[in-house]
Amino acid sequence: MSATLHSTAPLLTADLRALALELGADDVGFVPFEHAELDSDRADILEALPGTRAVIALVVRMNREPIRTPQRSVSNLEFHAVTDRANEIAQALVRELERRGVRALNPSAGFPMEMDRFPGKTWIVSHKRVAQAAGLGRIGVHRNLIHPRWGSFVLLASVLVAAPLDASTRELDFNPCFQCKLCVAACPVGAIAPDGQFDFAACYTHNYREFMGGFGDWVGTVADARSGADYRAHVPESETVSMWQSLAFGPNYKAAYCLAVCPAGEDVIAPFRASRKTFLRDVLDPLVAKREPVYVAAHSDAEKHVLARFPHKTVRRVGTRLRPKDVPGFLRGAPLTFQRSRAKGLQARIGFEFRGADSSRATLLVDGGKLQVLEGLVGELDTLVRADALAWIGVLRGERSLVWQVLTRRIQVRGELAKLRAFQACFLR
Ligand code: B12
Ligand code: SF4
Repeated sequence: MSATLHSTAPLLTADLRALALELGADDVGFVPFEHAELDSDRADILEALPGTRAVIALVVRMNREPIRTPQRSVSNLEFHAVTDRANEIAQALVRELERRGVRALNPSAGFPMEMDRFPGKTWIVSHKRVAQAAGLGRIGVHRNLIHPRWGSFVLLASVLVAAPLDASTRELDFNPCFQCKLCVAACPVGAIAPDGQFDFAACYTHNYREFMGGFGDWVGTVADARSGADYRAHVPESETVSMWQSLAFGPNYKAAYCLAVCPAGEDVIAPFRASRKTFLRDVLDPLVAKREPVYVAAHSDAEKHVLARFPHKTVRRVGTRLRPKDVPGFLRGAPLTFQRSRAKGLQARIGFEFRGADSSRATLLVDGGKLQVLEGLVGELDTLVRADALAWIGVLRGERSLVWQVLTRRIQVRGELAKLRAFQACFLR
């Protein structure tokens, strides 16, 4: 056993930084394990590497033009190549730390993730939170990390270290995002609202058509088809070969236009500053003008957005497969499938009291087009739903009849039924 194994002597960050840069990282930062940005990941981090004391944040640059081109095969090559490089750098860093007798671990930069937890939190550590805490950038309107120099054209990785560090790096005191809202204008499904709200389901349904739930939905279409001709009536040939390409060469993101158009970052901003008009013509307009299928859930905010803003793009209605498997999943997932436009003018305070496997209480509040999930029964409720946890989840998954669950008193509703109906209509199925 190496002499330094289990040693509590702090590692020298200057040394680690030089090592990470030598291995190919473009920027490096250091976060103590106690940092508040790690709060929501702490339990998962400790499960992955018991004894973690610090996290090393790594930034790896992407080339700009490949990400900007409307030919998404080129940008996908760039995303996959840089993700692989980020994983390789993190892996080599862990190997070197291990050689020095330090326990360390590199959670995947992107995929694979812990899919047995899907549709829950499948990632171990949020790299953008770690990178933000390490001062490597700040999260912009598009919810991604913007590096002060290379802007949005960076991917991230983190290395967990079971040893203390001699220092940490400080958070950036400014945000390189300057609120130009080009990311808002570029997103084909309107996932990024001007006020910074992110429509997770919209991005996930379109951009991730060949991943996770999108793939599951496609498998459902194959299974439900009565014949080859019936399948082809539902899925164009180009989508079938795209799915083959995904399985053979790695799944392809359908957009990522939010990163492509972002002009922020010292090394990136010059053309935008020189002429906003030329920048829009060369970078934003080709993506906006692109004729392409856009995957949406029926009657979703995303569908309305495509029809209103991009009538030349083809709306393709698909399933989201964002169905909770338990009560915690229902409460965590509600904000992800909430449709703002359906909640316009609605004010509803719905209480839930679950018994059985996931006994708990929560209040879901819709007001001003926004949803809040509160722990416990809070305030004067319009409606109270008392339900057996399994019965409620079964109804949400479309596997049990609501009427039957109410008749057999597995689900009881007190108060305004109309409010409950209006509330339920705010979510994607
Ligand atoms: C989950 C995830 C997604 C989700 C949610 C995105 C999001 N805004 O969180 C989806 C599938 C939509 C997604 C999309 C994309 N992603 Co992504 N994604 C991640 C992942 C695994 C974790 C993100 C995270 O930190 N969430 C926690 C907090 C900080 O996020 P938040 O914005 O505050 O809140 C959102 C989440 O909490 C989410 N959420 C809450 N509960 C749940 C539950 C489930 C089941 C899910 C899936 C999400 C979710 O909803 C909130 C609102 O959207 C990281 C990899 C990693 N391990 O860190 C990559 C990562 C953030 N993604 C990345 C990229 C590049 C993309 C895409 C551009 C994909 C692409 N190549 O086309 C798009 C951009 C969309 C966007 N504008 O955000 C990069 C970003 C690099 C950077 N410069 O910051 C990362 C860091 C991967 C990497 N190694 O570099 N992504
Ligand atoms: S495109 Fe503009 S608003 Fe969007 S993240 Fe970049 S700088 Fe911020």
